Amino acid sequence: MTKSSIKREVALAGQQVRRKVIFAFALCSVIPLLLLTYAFHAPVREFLGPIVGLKDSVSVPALLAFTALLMAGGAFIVWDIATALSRAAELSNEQSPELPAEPARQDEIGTLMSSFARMLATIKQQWMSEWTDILRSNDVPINTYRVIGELERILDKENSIVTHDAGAPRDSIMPFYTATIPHSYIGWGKTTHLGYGIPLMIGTKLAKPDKFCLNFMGDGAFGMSGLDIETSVRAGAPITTIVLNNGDMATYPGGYPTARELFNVTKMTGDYAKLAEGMGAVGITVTRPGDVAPALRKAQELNAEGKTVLIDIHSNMESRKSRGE
Ligand SMILES: Cc1ncc(C[n+]2csc(CCOP(=O)(O)OP(=O)(O)O)c2C)c(N)n1
Ligand SMILES: [Mg+2]
Repeated sequence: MTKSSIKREVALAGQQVRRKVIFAFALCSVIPLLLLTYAFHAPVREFLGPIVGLKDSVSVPALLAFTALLMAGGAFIVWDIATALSRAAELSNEQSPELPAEPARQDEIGTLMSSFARMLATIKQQWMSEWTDILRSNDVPINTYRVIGELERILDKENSIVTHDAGAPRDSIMPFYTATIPHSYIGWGKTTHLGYGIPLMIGTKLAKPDKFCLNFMGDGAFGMSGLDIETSVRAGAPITTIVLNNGDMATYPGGYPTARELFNVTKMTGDYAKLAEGMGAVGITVTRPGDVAPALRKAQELNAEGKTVLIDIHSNMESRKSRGE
């Protein structure tokens, strides 16, 4: 079976499931109503009788039979949904035998749970297939997603805490960095002020000195609070900061047109590694994709020795975003 036909079948199964869930909910709302009617049938019959003349035609056994029919219908739908999900899981499995196949429980719930897990894994696999090459890009200037790919591959997630700054760094890292334990990733809003990442990580390091604390920021964000690298050194809170040095604001390609034309407002230059050195930290400049991973390992070592690190990565103006479409 081809990838696109599997995709279509899974999508169709999803649509059917949605319709059936809505129908099942509708049925479920009728059942309690009927049971209530049964409980209060005498007053209800009194009430209905004079209005519609049904006093003798609405019998309790008839109501019970109707309720039983509805319940049987509901049970059939649940069974049908489970079948649809199992089929989707089978399809996922055909395409991806490496996905988890054995349910943790051997009953219907286990089947449902593993079906969902496999559907999600398939969706993630399809999504990632569009991004894998980008996350391993060898482009120069270094692609933003290559840096994120290295973070994802190298960091010991259980012993790291990561945050991003505002702007494109946030939009790019959010979909791809996998937080494996609570409080290992501090995510916050795009519209929060630029420059929040360094102080955030200083506080984090003070609270969790044994963790590798990393801030992922743009050069524009560095302009807002870069001097806090000195605070990190002075406070004895050795963190690592990645500066995506793309010389511009990738978040606003073509933004601020008048100020851009008159004052070149979004452009910026700087040797951020040198600036970090001037503040007592260790500065590492990275211009080749293959040097990102070694720089990250070095930063981990240096942080463990108590030194604050800034990695100045000469990166691209990346405009692609994963929006879950
Ligand atoms: C204090 C502050 N000013 C302005 C903004 C609006 N803003 C959000 S992202 C951004 C540009 C960020 O540029 P940079 O840090 O270089 O990241 P890039 O988009 O280039 O990756 C701006 C101006 C903001 N969030 N906070
Ligand atoms: Mg920038």
